[in-house]
Amino acid sequence: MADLQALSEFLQKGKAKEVRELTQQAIDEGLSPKDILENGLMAGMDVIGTKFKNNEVFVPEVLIAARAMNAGMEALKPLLADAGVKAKGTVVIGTVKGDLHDIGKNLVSMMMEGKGLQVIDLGTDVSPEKFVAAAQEHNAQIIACSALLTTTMKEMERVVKQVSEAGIRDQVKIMVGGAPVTDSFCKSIGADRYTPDAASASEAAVELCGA
Ligand code: B1M
Repeated sequence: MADLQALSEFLQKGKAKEVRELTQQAIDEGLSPKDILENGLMAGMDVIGTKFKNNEVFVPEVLIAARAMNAGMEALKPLLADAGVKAKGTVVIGTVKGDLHDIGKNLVSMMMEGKGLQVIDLGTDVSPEKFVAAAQEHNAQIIACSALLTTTMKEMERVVKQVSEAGIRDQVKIMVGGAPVTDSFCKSIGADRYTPDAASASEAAVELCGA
């Protein structure tokens, strides 16, 4: 009998092969994709997210846990679509224009996926126009901007302006983060939510999607 607790624990340890095998076993035994996702894979990612926030694990552990999560998701994704399991919401994420730092942004992206959100990752050096076009194309509830440079964080204000100019400000929440970004900066540019780390960003995103 597939053990979802064991699946969660393998994921926390970053054991991709075991996660893939146990996910497949659970599928073969007829467990629902939703159950496997929520009580196995997402449960494991939640533990990692909390430990990361509390400085009990660090970037490498999160990256290997995320890789293990992806291994399980490969088997599960087609079934989730068939079972009509919908993502809790859609987030368009990227590092702002002029900025090539993507390690933190990738962590945020992985944690959001681990929370059951659909994440459209636009990569780095993303212009305000590209954020807005992607949000419109994917009907996203959230645009999430990361910046690591004091010289590029001002691009976030341009994203807020571009969203307003496109007439979708009431449909899209704007999240900001990255080492130089603060809550007062977030408020000063009219963005909706600042979070200091990947785990709280993923929690805030679920909340903002109303899930
Ligand atoms: Co750059 N770099 N870098 N760099 N780099 C910093 C950021 C810097 C602080 C180093 C320093 O001088 N001490 C400094 C910025 C100074 C400033 O503006 N205040 C700096 C500089 C100056 C530069 C260049 C200009 C250097 C040069 O060429 N002269 C250049 C800029 C290039 C560009 O972007 N146009 C540059 C280049 C690079 C590399 C390419 C070499 C490399 C990036 C590789 C990559 O990302 N693929 C690099 C790196 C690695 C760093 C440091 C060492 C590490 C950054 C990192 O990945 N941290 C960094 C110094 C440092 O931080 N010690 C530095 C780990 C990561 C997990 O943390 O990204 O903060 P972080 O993400 C956190 C939170 O911030 C938060 O969650 C994550 C974890 O939970 N978070 C969000 C991030 N995004 C979020 C979004 C959210 C919410 C939370 O909501 C949407």
